[in-house]
Amino acid sequence: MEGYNKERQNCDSRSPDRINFQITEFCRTSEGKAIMSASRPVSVHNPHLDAMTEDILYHFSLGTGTHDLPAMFGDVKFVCVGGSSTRMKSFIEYIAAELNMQDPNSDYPNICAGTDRYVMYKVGPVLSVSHGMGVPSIAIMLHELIKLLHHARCTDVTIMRIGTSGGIGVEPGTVVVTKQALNDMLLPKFEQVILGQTVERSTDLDQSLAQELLQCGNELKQFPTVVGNTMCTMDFYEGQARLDGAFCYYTEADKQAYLNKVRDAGVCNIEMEATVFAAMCKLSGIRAAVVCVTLLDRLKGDQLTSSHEVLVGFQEHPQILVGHFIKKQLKAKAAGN
Ligand code: R2B
Ligand code: URA
Repeated sequence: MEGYNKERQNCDSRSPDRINFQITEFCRTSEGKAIMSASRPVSVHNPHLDAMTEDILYHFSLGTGTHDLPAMFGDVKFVCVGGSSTRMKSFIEYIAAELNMQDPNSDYPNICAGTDRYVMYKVGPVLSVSHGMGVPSIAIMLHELIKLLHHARCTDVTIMRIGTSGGIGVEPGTVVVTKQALNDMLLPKFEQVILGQTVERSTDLDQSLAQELLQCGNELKQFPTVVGNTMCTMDFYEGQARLDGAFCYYTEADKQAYLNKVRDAGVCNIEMEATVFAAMCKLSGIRAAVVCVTLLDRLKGDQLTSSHEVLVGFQEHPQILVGHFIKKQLKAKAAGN
């Protein structure tokens, strides 16, 4: 914020669920006029949490009674999540080097070392968390991550899923930034059964964040980057119209007809977490994006035939893009913008 002189005001962000925006900063223009700017908390919507003396985040092996979450995580501004634990470790090493925040005396300890469900690493304002494969696995992780960020009183958090996917009509290695997350019926909603009833949730993502990420891809010019719709499925094989699973009761023509319909809905890639990720981040008021590399073009085949080295190289593309974005954001903040 050029020309503005910020004075932080103490604020209580412990119960932000009822108010979505809090006034946390008074800013002064260069002429001395006081203005206020809003900061965005991480919201939970659960009155039962208030009645609990302690909240155990079981799958992280963390808790409010055992860990000082505001001290451990209060400064987090960027959360990157991805399926594989190895990839999320290599991401933290990458971002530490990019931000010049390497610690020669430490090998980035796994904050969730007390469990083998998920891994979590932190460098400065960046948190890297694994989520496993599929909707149930990422949903469990997100419940606990959102509560963690809430308990830690984090504000203005951006969360990005950096993952892999199957492309639709795009060159393998292309990064797809999701415009709209669609379910396997090509609808922009996430459906969950709660108390025996199907509940529908919106899968809208932050469009300005998607455009900023596209801009980063254009600046980098290292790999193709596009904004397009992402279809999220409940399975890698039959759910994604593959012909190479253990079971398949449809023809190649059926498969092609379905994938053509998917392409006609503006879908550029298929993966397995985008809908619930978008829905849960929207409910908690976190700015969110899905940034996935395509490993193959599903209009041309089903099997991942590229070499291990090529696939590992492709998986670095979302990390490079998101790393560039984080660096840009931190630079702008340091410059007062
Ligand atoms: C992409 O890749 C995984 C399946 O191989 C799944 O987690 C996803 O969304
Ligand atoms: N991940 C998926 O979900 N599908 C693919 O085809 C590749 C990666």
